[in-house]
Amino acid sequence: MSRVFSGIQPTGNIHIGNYLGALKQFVDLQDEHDCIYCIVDHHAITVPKSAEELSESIMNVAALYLAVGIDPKKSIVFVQSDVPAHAELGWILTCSSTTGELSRMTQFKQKSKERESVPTGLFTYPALMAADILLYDTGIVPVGDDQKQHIELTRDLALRVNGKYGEDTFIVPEGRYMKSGARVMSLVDPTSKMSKSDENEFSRISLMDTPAKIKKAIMRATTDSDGIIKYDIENKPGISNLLSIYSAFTGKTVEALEQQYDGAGYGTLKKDLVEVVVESLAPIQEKYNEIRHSEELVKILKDGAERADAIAQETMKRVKKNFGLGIRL
Ligand code: ATP
Ligand code: LTN
Repeated sequence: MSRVFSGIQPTGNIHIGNYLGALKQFVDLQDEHDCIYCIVDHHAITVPKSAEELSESIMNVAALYLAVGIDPKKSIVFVQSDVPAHAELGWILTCSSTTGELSRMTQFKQKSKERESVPTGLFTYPALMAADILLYDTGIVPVGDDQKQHIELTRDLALRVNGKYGEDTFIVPEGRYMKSGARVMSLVDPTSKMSKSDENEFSRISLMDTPAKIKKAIMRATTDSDGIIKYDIENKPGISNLLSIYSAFTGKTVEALEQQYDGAGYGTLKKDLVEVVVESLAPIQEKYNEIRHSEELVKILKDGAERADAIAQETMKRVKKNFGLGIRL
């Protein structure tokens, strides 16, 4: 049985892109696989933020993991910085990566473009992400489309290390992407992805948004003006995005939706989508409010960290031995 590992950064409010692209897969995989889900707080400090903001976000993401249906009896849920081996293996893999390949990462290019001085962690971050994955002998990594390049790099690093230090060092993982929902676009600019860090809050729908906010964001979502409900990413990115969000939430195919709304007009489609999203998020919000400030949540994370740490330490013994690190007679 392949092990599953994935992580989400505690960098703000989780939105429906994170949910449809990543979290939904996390839940689906836990019946058939041995799953480990991490709140990757080391990744969150690649761009500076306050201590209060970070600790708040960590617990918010943890509560959302459980609220969407991750079951701590089936899966391990923990916070990255509670397992020191992530930083340790991160360094080892930083040394196995090259500045050339890290410079080619699109996410790095985008994120560094916006800043005057670029934190080094933003550059080396994909090596830490590779460490997160390889530490648990992971076979499957459920993520959104935007992480494809990082997954490829993880595979390259695993193969490179195995070739040099022994084939038993790492399992070479594979990415897993949703057919619909893998790339949810911004509601304001449907040619760029929905993102936690977008300044405009109407560009996204967060999982904890009120019905009023959801309504406002969807009703004012950018579309073209020809009034035809048809999936066409190139020419009609706004309507295509709304159709794929609708499809991902309901399981109806985009073709079925095109037929259902043939001649109906954008207003009708948008109004129905508001209802679909509000109804889908209501049970998640209810569960979230129940557990967000509970002792149980802290207990689950502590227990998860212990279990993750035990697996990670086994991997580190093998990695250190293969690399010749540490004391040996
Ligand atoms: P930021 O925008 O601040 O970089 P983010 O919204 O991309 O953050 P991450 O924590 O980087 O959030 O991503 C968590 C998971 O959600 C990843 O698997 C990522 O691929 C997925 N994801 C993020 N945005 C989208 C999106 N718009 N559509 C589908 N999946 C997404
Ligand atoms: N880079 C990812 C978050 C992440 C991750 C991971 C995902 C960090 N470590 C390990 C899967 C597996 C992102 O979404 N920005």
